[in-house]
Amino acid sequence: MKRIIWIVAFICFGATVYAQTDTFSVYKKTSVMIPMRDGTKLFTVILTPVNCSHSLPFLITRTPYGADIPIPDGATFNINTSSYLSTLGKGGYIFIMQDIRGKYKSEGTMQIHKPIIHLKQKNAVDESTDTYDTVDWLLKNISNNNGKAGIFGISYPGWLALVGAIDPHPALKASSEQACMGDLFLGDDFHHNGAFRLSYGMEYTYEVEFDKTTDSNFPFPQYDLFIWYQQLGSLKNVNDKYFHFKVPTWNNFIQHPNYDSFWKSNSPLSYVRQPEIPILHVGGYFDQEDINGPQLMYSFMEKKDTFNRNHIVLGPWNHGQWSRNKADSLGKIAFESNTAAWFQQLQKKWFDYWLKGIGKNDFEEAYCFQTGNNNWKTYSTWPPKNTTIKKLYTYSNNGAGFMKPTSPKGSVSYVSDPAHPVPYRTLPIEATYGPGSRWRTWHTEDQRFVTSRPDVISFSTDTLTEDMIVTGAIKAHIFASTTGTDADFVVKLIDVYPNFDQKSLSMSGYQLPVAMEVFRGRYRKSFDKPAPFVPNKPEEIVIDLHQINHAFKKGHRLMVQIQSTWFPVIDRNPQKFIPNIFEAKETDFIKATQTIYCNSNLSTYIELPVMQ
Ligand code: PG9
Repeated sequence: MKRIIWIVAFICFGATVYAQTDTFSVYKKTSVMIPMRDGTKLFTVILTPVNCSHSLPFLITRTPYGADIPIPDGATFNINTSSYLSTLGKGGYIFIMQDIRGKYKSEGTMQIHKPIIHLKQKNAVDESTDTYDTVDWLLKNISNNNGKAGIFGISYPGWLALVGAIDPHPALKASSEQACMGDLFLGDDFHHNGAFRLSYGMEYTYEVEFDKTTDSNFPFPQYDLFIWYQQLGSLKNVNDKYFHFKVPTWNNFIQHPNYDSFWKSNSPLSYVRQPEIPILHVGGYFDQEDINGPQLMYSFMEKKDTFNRNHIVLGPWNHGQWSRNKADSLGKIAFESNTAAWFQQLQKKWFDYWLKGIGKNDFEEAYCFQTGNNNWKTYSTWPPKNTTIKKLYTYSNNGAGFMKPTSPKGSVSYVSDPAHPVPYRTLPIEATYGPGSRWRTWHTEDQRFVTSRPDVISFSTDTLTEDMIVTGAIKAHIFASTTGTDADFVVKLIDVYPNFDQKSLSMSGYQLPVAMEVFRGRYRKSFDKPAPFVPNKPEEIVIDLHQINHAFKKGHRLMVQIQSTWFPVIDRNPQKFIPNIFEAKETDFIKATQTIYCNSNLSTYIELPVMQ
């Protein structure tokens, strides 16, 4: 995600216009090295409002992406360029930004997503103990504090806000994890349902682990990387040609191709407990990096939330979009209001209440934007209970509908060829965080660019005669066979706009993917024990397509799309079962015919929670 929050704020440092006493725009920077319990010192930036006479709480962000800002200690700057900071900062907070151990100016070593171990291993240190020690030091050493602290952050810093709230310091009163990564094998940055996220996994691990003192950009020799990744061939070439075993997390990918104890103990599902302090989970329906984390952690913690401390916000956002000054659209999809400003007010209310006692504890359980209708909704349970599960069936004539097929025969087949994979977005595929990258909008991209490919099959309903509101978890049940012995299945639920969209003519015919996900077929029975397919034997594959809140409008159609490659965001499945895909040989990659069954015995469908 890189450093989106702070960088914008420091463009206009040096302003010396002092604010009135009760609204603060001018902040002063100091930096310190804070000692942790094992003696490791962490580089920490402290931003305090100038001319503040009353005590204030700390609001902490911890990051692997570089906490420092480009102004000298003692200098002042104006926070108004970043609404994310200034919405909170105007009322006065002591902002703390810290490099986690092993990154940038902090001492120690970093391991990506290191599990929280101190609860089981006496004297061990982890990101939870480092948060604790930081809060403790700040309370004792920074004057004018009110004895309370909060923690928030997006993405990796979001995960740090999640784990900082485990076994918290008594002064840590509230957290907001935003787009935290959840289980890195089942979902989020590195794998989705066991399918490896090639372009992200390779570029991110190189960025973070190649050089501890900075973020490194992989030196690609070209701008459009689709062919570069194709020519890369087998994943084993990454080490042989480029990484030379120097990137630890890449080596972990190779050594742990299945959901083994490494991934399980790394997963927050193995160490996150009940909400110990109030926690606000924040996620985006179109998050290209961590779509799963906030939904997963909210649901997981909700089961143990006896004190009503667990809350969620889901918006129509890509990764971290709510922190921008403006979020009224994503790609070509308009939201008709500035959803970021709306969220930032809620975030202010959250921390103002828990850290300053301002306002009331009248937080809703869930705030979930409804795409299609473009308005905010609140719910007392999430997902809401007043929905009915309707099954959207696929038909062998490429139709779709809510009636189960009646014929015992019926299927649709396509040939999937790893040598000619389906692009996951329109070319060029720019480096993920490189210049001109369209990585941030691909989740809303019009799917017409692949709909006519012979290796992508689509099933469409008739035109809706009234609005249909789908709110909650979407699940696909795919009945499929392959002529190979391994296969990936990508499933999309698409909102097809009318042939003439009267609201916005340029959106006519648009195919908006409101939910989509990939599943590596070898894990259909178990994520820890991959199993080959028996060629041509149909099997059921259940795919979690995450939670949505979407109004399919009258005049639109619903479409289900299925394909078996999604490149290069997902590596190519050889389609021949081999124990470790990271060690595949070129000859292991074979063409296969995939068949999707749409009949009365084997009925492929998507479960939709439809609002009553
Ligand atoms: N999505 C990024 C990430 C988090 C955790 C692991 C790997 C990547 C991030 O933006 O921080």
